[in-house]
Amino acid sequence: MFIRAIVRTPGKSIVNGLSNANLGIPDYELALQQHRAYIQALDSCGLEVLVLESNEDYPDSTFIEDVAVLTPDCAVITNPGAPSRKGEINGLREVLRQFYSKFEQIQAPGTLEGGDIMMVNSHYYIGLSNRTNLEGAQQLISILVKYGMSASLLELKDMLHLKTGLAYLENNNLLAAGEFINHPLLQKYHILPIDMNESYAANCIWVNDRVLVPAGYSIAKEMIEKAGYATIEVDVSEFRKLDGGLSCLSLRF
Ligand code: CIR
Repeated sequence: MFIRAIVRTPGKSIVNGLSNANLGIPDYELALQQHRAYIQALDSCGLEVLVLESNEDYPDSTFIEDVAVLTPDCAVITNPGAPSRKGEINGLREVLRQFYSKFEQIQAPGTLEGGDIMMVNSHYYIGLSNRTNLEGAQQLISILVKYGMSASLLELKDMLHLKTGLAYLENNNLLAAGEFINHPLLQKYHILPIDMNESYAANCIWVNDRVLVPAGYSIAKEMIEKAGYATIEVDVSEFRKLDGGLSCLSLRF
């Protein structure tokens, strides 16, 4: 069960966020509206949501998942691999102090972004990507092992982040897209394969037995419902324009 979430309100500078999506520039007002609906969805799943104010200095800072890995025992502050995102960690420790007493930090030359980390109970899958390097992954493994947790590595080919293509829905159910559907390391899970034409819908989030699904992906939604979950559709079209989605918009713990 998750009790809390932390989100960061998008700033006007979101129009300058990093993107490879070729879907145009996000509409700031619509992004704000969608962000409010996202908060409401988390709230309806029983989470207490801490809403941080926007930070105009960092266009991608609404994708707060990338700056920390929150485990039950410690908070790990990351070192984002994207140069323009490194400063997003400033002030985060102070915010997290009300919830955590133990802190760890990924140090350069290690880089790591939270979107590359998928938690399955006390095991963590770490995606090696353009944002998370081996040094960063090894630092995280050492930290997790120190606290009695475990981890394994997965190399990414096409995806931005590990959770661009994977979402663990608890109860052994794993939503997977593209390169992950037949990945040998993942075959012990019950794979729910995302249709080729709906690959964006792999970025869903499980929140206390409900699953938040991006609006407009009916095949994925139906498959998740057939697997036994109640779904909540949330429109995140403006965040998709920056390669971001449901998981990226919050830290859940
Ligand atoms: C970036 O490229 O860093 C942002 N535009 C999108 C980050 C998405 N975050 C995530 O998948 N965890």
